[in-house]
Amino acid sequence: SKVGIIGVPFDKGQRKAGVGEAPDIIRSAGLVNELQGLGLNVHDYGNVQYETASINVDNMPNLGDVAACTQKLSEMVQQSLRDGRRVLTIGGDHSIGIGSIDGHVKVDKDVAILWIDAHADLNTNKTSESGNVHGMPVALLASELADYWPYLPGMDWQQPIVSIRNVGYIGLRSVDRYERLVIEKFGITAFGMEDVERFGIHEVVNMALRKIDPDNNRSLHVSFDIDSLDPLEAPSTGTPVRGGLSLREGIHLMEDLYRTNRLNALDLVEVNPRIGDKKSVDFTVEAAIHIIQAGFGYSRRGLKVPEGITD
Ligand code: DIR
Ligand code: MN
Ligand code: MN
Ligand code: MN
Repeated sequence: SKVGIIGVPFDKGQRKAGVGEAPDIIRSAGLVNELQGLGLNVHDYGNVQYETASINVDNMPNLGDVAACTQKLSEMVQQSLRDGRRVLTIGGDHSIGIGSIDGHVKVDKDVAILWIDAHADLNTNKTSESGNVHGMPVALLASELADYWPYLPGMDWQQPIVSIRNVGYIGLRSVDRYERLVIEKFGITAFGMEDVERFGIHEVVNMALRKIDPDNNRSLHVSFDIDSLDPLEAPSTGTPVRGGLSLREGIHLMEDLYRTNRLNALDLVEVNPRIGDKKSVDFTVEAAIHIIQAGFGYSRRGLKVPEGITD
């Protein structure tokens, strides 16, 4: 089967330099080789390039960059899916989820999204205390929340076409007041760390899928924020929160989703190679690669011998 890789060296959805360097660092850690080792036909579409425009909207200082970059990313994701390639999008900060999900939905229409994150990324420019767009992508994508936004110049290409009923969170443990209000008001499928403790990751994944993909027929999109993992396992990230998923839980979740045969897009975001010492960075990059591999068919039971080679 075929996979497309898209790098998004974008860091303007938050304030810490470095997260834009992750795509090339994850590539040079051997990503393409690892995926080819799974028997995949891999094409690297390279990094998103965009021209910036300046846009003035309250409490969204870099909206011009976000708008331009995510529009280009959406087009590249559509290209990859139309080429018959499942997409791996490597960020960059989580604002790029706007573009990758928009691209997926423009090709597949019926998409269910798993947002794996310590945070809900559900702020609007009015509720955000940080002004960081990486804390807003889910609210920008959700049709039910369209009325909570002012007109956003530069974003006309992106209609909020995802129903919030098709979004499920796993890993939450740092949710802002207004985000909690929205989750409760709309009954959003949200499994926090206490649910992972209570039910175990296997059951949490199944419960999330039953809610957002009840007929087992949607194209699945995983937007994986590396800060969903515990900082002991993935320290090099901009907004770490203690008490997160173990790498094992992250891998288990990805293995389960791979087995649906409908995991068509994976975002891996918020690795910041300028945070922490070399050991922390290597460790975080390694964790990211384990997550990616599990999402594309690596099995801890070992791989199968290709047909026709045994006997
Ligand atoms: C916070 C932090 N809720 C904000 N969000 C982060 O800035 O809106 N998302 N770090 O990954
Ligand atoms: Mn996030
Ligand atoms: Mn996060
Ligand atoms: Mn399982």
